[in-house]
Amino acid sequence: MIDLRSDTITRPTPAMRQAMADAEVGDDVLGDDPTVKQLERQTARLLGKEAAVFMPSGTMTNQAAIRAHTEPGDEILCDANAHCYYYEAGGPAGLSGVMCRLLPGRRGIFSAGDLRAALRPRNLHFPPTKLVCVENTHNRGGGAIWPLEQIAEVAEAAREANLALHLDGARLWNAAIASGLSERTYAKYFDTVSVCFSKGLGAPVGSVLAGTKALIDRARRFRKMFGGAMRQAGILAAGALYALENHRLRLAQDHANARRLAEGIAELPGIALRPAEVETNMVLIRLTDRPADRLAVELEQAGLRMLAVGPDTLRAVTHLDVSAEQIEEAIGILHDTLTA
Ligand code: TLP
Repeated sequence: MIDLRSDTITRPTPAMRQAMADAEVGDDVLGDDPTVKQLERQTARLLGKEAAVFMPSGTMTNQAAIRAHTEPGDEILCDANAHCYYYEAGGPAGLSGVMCRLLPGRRGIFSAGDLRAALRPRNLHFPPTKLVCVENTHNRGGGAIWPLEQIAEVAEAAREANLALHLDGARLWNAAIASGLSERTYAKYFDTVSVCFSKGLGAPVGSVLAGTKALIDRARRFRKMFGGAMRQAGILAAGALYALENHRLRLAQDHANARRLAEGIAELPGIALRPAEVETNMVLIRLTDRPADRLAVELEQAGLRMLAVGPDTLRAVTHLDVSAEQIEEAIGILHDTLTA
């Protein structure tokens, strides 16, 4: 089975498992786990931030960040397809009691003009707007990378309005490798940045939220409140550290595989797809003549897994556990299924 449902499906390599088995651990809730501390320090440094906190998931780092930036009754702004709004189980409403105002991004990328158009004056009729969330790369935007200039413009508009900025950088590693800009270059526009180790980097568990010491201290309290403070979590942090050191540069291979997949299937009947839009490790495949969930079942029967992410859209994600040869096989399976 070739599994392209997500880059979250990777399993730890033998070397990563060894690093996890060898990790020095302690009770992290009591501040005693040296490996968790090392991961937090190293990630903060990499992102150019003062402090960082390790959490079990990207959902938790996003939601703890939203909670840290807001109070119930506030409003946050994000793209209509942002993961923190679209895929996090109602977290902003359930955990922070905030309203989400949705911006009409293109492939998840909105402009300073979109942001300014959504701002209202401070007035007792309106919820106080506190936070702007940006996602880079953008998941439902098909792995699209934010142009740095556009981030700078959005950040300027947010600052003018006295709003904080959070970056969902679950796949910031992919943006950095593909653009040649460092993670820190992107991160400098944001008050908080969330990064994941369990997606492209291939660790089994874990995300980090980085930012100022004051914000991270506050997020640490919400991590505890949300049930995400873990004890001997150094075992997990060791997997993340291994991933950071060994799996970042290889993301270029995932990007090449995604582009090859897109090019190999773009001309097949029933598919609408522009390979030039494949910037990182995701391919959104729009179907013109059948429902996505039905094709997903047919493909699975032929040995290829992809995710239906809309009525007419399948998503393929390349990752550590899929080779260039398997991409050629995947192209063959799609060809046979669509031309049968
Ligand atoms: N994305 C998952 C699913 O939840 C859709 C996937 O398969 O792509 N931010 C972004 C941009 C993400 O893509 C994800 C996971 C998260 C946050 C949440 O991370 P986890 O799954 O660790 O809670």
